[in-house]
Amino acid sequence: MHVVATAGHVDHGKSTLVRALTGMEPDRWAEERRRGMTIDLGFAWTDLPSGQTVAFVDVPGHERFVGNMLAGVGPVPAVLFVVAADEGWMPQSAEHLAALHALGVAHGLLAVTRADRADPDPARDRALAEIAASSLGPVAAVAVSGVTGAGLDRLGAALDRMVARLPAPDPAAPVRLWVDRAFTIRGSGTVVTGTLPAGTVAVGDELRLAPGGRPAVVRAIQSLGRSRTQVSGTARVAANLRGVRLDEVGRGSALLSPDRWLQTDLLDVRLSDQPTRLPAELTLHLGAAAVPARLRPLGTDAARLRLARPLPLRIGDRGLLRDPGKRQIVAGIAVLDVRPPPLGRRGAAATRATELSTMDGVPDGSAELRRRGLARAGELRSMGAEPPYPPVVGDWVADPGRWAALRRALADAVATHAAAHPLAHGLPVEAARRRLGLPDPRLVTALATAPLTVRDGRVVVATAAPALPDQVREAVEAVRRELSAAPFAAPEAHRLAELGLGIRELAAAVRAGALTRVADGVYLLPDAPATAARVLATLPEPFTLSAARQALGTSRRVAVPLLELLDASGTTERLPDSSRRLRPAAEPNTSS
Ligand SMILES: Nc1nc2c(ncn2[C@@H]2O[C@H](COP(=O)(O)OP(=O)(O)OP(=O)(O)O)[C@@H](O)[C@H]2O)c(=O)[nH]1
Ligand SMILES: [Mg+2]
Repeated sequence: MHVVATAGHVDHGKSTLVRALTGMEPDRWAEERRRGMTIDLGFAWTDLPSGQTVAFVDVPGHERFVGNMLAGVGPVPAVLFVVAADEGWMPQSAEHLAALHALGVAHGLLAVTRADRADPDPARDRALAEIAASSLGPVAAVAVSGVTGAGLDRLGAALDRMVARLPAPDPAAPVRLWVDRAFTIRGSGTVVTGTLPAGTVAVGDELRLAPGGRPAVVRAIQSLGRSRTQVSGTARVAANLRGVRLDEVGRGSALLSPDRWLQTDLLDVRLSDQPTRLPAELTLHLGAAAVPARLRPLGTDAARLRLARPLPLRIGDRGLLRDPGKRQIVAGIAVLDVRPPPLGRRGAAATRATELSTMDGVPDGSAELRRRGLARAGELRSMGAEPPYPPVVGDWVADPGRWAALRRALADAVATHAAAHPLAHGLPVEAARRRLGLPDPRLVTALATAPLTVRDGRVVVATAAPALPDQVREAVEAVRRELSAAPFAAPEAHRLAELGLGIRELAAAVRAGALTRVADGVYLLPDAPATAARVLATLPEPFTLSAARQALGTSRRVAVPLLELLDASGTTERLPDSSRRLRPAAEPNTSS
């Protein structure tokens, strides 16, 4: 199924055209029929000549109802733009187009209606020029009459060509169903409807209701008037909910996949097409929601919005800001950050403005992690960004640069503490957590790799290296220095011999926690397997031995036993064709 919204000035024939195409009545209310004017959203559907089903969300054209129009087009990927031949381009033609442009709607078709009343060419030429300059770009145009039926066949064929070009949404995507209507059915309880842009809703699903987050169980689903057990986007969906009263939902609420969305009332956005002076009090329209927002400019084309109530948002979401007083669209927005940093410190706003100027609204896990240093994998996913590395511990992922710096900071903190408290046995984990400003004590444990370790709740220097004879210790230190520059270039036999490191000496170094043995004659730093796992996580999966070897920058002599070690520890998995992939991140071994 495809979902297409109408757009265009009041009385230009949108509802008449939908009626002619579908044989259904989009104006649902008696008042609408009495006044001959659409007030609220209407819904109708039909099969196109190709057999494709298209559902229309018919919007009102009158300027008083632009809010309703925006709730209808918010989640819809394509538009049937209507201009009347006898009136031509009008104020709400322009306003609706500005809204579609702000939302980034990229697929459209122009119908020049009332072509039985006037030559359609002038209206068509003007509309095509306006539309071509918007996010819709060049579109096809068809002259029609909703009254005589002239041109309807060609319009059907043009709709077919348009929907054939629409990208196929991911049925596995997290669900966000913006509610555009909510009502009760006697005996069934609360029903909500909306346009599902992607993902799948099934009977029995326990979704979350936003704002808030209370569970809502899907008791039954209808789509286009028929009962269904599940529906995937793009689709019109009516869901009968258990656990939700009618006064708890309404237009602008949303049904969400659990744990996949962040609700936020504070966000940073990129502004488009904004005037030089923006009012501070605005309304944010996004999805089917309309929420009062306070705006604080950050640089020339970015701003921070504080919303009157939280919305489930992701990086890259598009919306628009309207001035509720003047009733006009003032800017489009693209969400850049849904968990922005506080701006308390002096100069923080200027720094943030510079940072925002480099962001493009495309979710990027590495960039998010670089900015944050540490983040929960689930939170990154909820922002729309895939975590670029497996967790360091629990659900925490770390930017490699930040993680290395934290490791150095921990070593320094332990050394400083030891100098100040010569008799104390190591730095308490909680003190280390506070010193490093970490959100979770497990991160301290994960950072405490050789020569550090955690013993009895304290970070201590674990090397038994002092137990090594001086000569051996110096030789081992030389190997460790070389390995910290090239972590997978295990010293060759001749180098070990040159340093006087025989089997016995190397075994002592392993016992002391200074080296790890990967295979006969192959020694690396103790954290080499963990480092290797993080490098391998950047490869497309499954990867071959040779791809792994190249990524690690090492030889087969090292790569073969190292991968076997990773297989054995459950970090990687060897597939029947001998390629490998990382196993889904389990709770990592915190003692490593
Ligand atoms: N002659 C002629 N009249 C039309 C045509 N299309 C619509 N009309 C008339 O124009 C008037 C408005 O049509 P609607 O379909 O209600 O217009 P609309 O765009 O849905 O209006 P709103 O929903 O209020 O924005 C009605 O009186 C229709 O009968 C057409 O192709 N030819
Ligand atoms: Mg109408």
